[in-house]
Amino acid sequence: MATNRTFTMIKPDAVKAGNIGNILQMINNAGFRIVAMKLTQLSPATAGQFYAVHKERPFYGELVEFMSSGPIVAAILEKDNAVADFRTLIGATNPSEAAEGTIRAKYAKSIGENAVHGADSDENAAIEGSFHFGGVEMC
Ligand code: FUP
Repeated sequence: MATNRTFTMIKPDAVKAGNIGNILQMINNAGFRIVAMKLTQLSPATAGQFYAVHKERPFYGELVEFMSSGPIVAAILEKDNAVADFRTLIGATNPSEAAEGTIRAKYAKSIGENAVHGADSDENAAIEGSFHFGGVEMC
């Protein structure tokens, strides 16, 4: 059964471009409740740990460098069917394939600098959420 929480990051490209507010508004308008949220910057080591699942992929080095290149907003979001509904809201990984009106179609620059992260399963949402937040940081 789908749990009701997902994990997201507004990535360095979108933070630098001044799109935190626009993206949070889209998240809010889509009916997600913010359970936890912070502005933070990943070190290369923590970005590498977060994306360890992609370690063998050719883009891993660039991904780690990009994700540690500036501040991000990390958040846990709540809504019925949160993981799947959030993936729909953000659109395809490659913005040129992202459906019109999705966050990535509007704000992503490229497949690498793609504005937002969304957990891809309930299990990963829980792992990623607890990677960034302790229990006392959640409302
Ligand atoms: P997604 O779940 O949509 O974020 O996409 P993936 O888990 O497949 O990829 C994770 C991140 O790796 C993407 F957000 C961006 C980066 N990536 C690339 O830089 N190049 C690729 O070809 C695929 C992914």
